[in-house]
Amino acid sequence: NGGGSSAGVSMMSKGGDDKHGVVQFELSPSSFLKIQKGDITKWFIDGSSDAIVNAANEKMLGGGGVDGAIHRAAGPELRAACYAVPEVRPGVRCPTGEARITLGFRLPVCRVIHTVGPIYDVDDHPEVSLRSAYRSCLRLAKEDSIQYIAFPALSCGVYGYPYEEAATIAIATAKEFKDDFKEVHFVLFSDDIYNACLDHYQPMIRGN
Ligand code: AR6
Repeated sequence: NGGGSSAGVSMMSKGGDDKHGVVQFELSPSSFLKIQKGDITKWFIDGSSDAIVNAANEKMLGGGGVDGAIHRAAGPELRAACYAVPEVRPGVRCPTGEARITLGFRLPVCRVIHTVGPIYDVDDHPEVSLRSAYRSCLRLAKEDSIQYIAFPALSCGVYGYPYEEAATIAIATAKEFKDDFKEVHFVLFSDDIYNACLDHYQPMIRGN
């Protein structure tokens, strides 16, 4: 299924100010994984069946990093929608490894899927929690008939997850859902992570 040396790896130039190409991998005949550098708040495909993932915290009321950028771009309606998500215990709307969905408001995508990755040095089993965060997002997106989904590098900022390790989990989980989405994107903010990700992804996907 797209494995072997003809795994459908190709570079496409992307418009706008992004000088980095989108590198795409065929996961199945009707499903692609795409890696690109960029700002996830600008990402969209069609505005009606697309979603971006937010690397949130358990309170789900915004924060720094990509969470702050998504809340700024989506406008105050997003915070209100997050506030309305019921608490499962005091101060916790989304436990680590789970996900919640809202509208996208002023973002170009129709949905935001909020998830909470592990704090690497605190979590007893960060790999279990990170896999669960990716899976929860993909499961929720599938239930909501999302066809295109974009992830930032969950937990790889202030939560301190080493990117090479995180990439293994991200790719393996995307592959589990290869029949459920037209495109799964990884939108990475820094050259370091983008480059590490490509180095890491290519042999893994080819070795499918
Ligand atoms: N587009 C894509 N990626 C981005 C963007 C962007 N606009 N901005 C930052 N990144 P982090 P975490 C990258 O720290 O580690 C927040 O305060 C960033 O370079 O945002 O899961 C939350 O409220 C990094 O590679 O998320 C939580 O408290 C990646 O996104 C906590 O941080 C994730 O970094 C979550 O920490």
